[in-house]
Amino acid sequence: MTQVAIINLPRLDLTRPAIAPGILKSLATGIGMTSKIFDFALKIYEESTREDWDQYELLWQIDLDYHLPKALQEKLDTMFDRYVQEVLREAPEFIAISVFSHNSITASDMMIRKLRQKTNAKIVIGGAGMMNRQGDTPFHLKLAKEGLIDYFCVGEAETTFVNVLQNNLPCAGVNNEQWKQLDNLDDSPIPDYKDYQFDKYHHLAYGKSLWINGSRGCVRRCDFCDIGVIWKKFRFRSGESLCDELKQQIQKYDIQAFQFGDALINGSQKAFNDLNHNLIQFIEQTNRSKPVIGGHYIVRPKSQVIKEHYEMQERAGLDLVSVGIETGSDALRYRMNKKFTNEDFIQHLEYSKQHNLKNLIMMFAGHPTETEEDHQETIKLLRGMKHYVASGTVVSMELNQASVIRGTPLGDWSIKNNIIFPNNHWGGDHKFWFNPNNPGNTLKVRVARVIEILETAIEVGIGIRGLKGRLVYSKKLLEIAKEKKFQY
Ligand code: B12
Ligand code: SF4
Repeated sequence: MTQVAIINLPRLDLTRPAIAPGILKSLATGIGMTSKIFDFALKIYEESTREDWDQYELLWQIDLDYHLPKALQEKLDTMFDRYVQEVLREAPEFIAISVFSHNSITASDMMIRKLRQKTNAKIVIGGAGMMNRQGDTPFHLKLAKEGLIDYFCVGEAETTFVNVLQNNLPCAGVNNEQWKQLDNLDDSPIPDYKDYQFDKYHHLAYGKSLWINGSRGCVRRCDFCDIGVIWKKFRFRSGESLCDELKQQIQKYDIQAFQFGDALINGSQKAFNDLNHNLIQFIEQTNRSKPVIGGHYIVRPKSQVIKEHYEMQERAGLDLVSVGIETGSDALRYRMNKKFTNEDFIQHLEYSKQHNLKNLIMMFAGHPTETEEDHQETIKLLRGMKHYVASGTVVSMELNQASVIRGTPLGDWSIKNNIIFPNNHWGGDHKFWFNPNNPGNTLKVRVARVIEILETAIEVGIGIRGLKGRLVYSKKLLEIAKEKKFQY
């Protein structure tokens, strides 16, 4: 028997366990309630063949509007029915579901419908993916309207979840959108991961690893990004509180590597220095090898960069950073409001090389204002990177086509500039749009640019993350565009 069942569903990355369920568990424990995480995201992977799994991956990506063959849908349904039984055997009073992104909506919807038929336990949902629209209605409101859930919690669980569990209602953010943010992130509990099967996660090169969260929100406002819509204000944890979590998790689970889930690990240089300082102290005091650390990193203008910061990062264990350079065109990057140039990026690579920092570069092709000239600048930048690839400074690339997301600066710009969204299609990964003012930039051209960038990266020797999945996804996008006669 458990009082609170916490359900983790696809689509999630299975490198290491998701943070939010761990926080929900700690919050329940904090008020003396028993809880259990049901990690169905991992279980589905474990119980599927490679072929079935590839099909499920298409199903979860909602913009593909993909339907499984009948027999496979039945197989998945049977699997979900079994999972529902597993949860209900614990006779929970509350069932909490974390909707990680828009690509968690399909699995959440399936699970909630099955649960509602079989239990009167209070069903509560939350998470960044919950408010995505399906047609005109956000997912959480649709579920509430159909009576499928009892509570939706907007914003952070730290300000809502305990109030739901203790029936301290009404409460800001519970079944309303007037949510309050957690001002002091040090008040967030250390996530409790003990229900996860660590060894079954993929962890990659460094042995056992965990996500860790040092800040919420972002100091930047890149035009295409919805982080400013999701988190109201940038907040960060103290180096001391972060180090406490690192120490505890290392001791409890023998963790060798941590990946920061922050929008930017160095969003506040001051907070980042503070963390590095605390980590160095921890490494020196405990006489242990440094943990391997990774996270998203912002390139700063050359004039603001201090070499000593890189030295300090290296001593603290910073090993691999993901850097959103997006394009090789300075003009386009400025239009995106990214505020750094290729020259600044090269300076960052130079310091990275000197301090053994590996870089994963994140890019996307086909911003609504991207011209062929901009695209060729991207190709040129990549060709010039050979030297940094050979030195192991640039190790891999993550590449996409441009999305236009509702509520972002680019989304607002698109409305003002009469960008066409065929069938009002704003959903999923938001790839179906057409800019009549830049008519050369069709979906087909965007996919072709992705392929040219991939070819160049491969030629230069840059590893591509999730190459097969990306190609399958691009092919599907074009098929849908053709089938539905989107302007492609
Ligand atoms: C790390 C990360 C990833 C990682 C790993 C994710 C994983 N575990 O699988 C990677 C890089 C793989 C990734 C992938 C993707 N991601 Co991502 N990711 C993040 C990131 C940077 C941090 C997430 C995190 O752990 N935060 C810390 C935890 C504590 O926060 P949280 O999960 O939001 O949970 C809090 C609240 O939401 C709430 N909450 C959550 N669940 C519940 C449940 C209940 C019951 C309650 C009460 C509250 C509650 O309380 C929690 C604690 O405060 C966020 C951006 C950000 N900084 O938040 C984006 C983010 C979540 N990702 C996003 C997206 C879109 C994706 C992708 C779809 C991108 C893509 N197109 O492929 C994929 C989806 C995963 C997939 N495989 O398809 C979006 C989601 C936007 C949306 N509206 O849906 C975000 C917000 C980034 C953005 N664009 O702004 N992601
Ligand atoms: S793209 Fe990265 S740096 Fe820019 S606003 Fe989003 S999270 Fe911040």
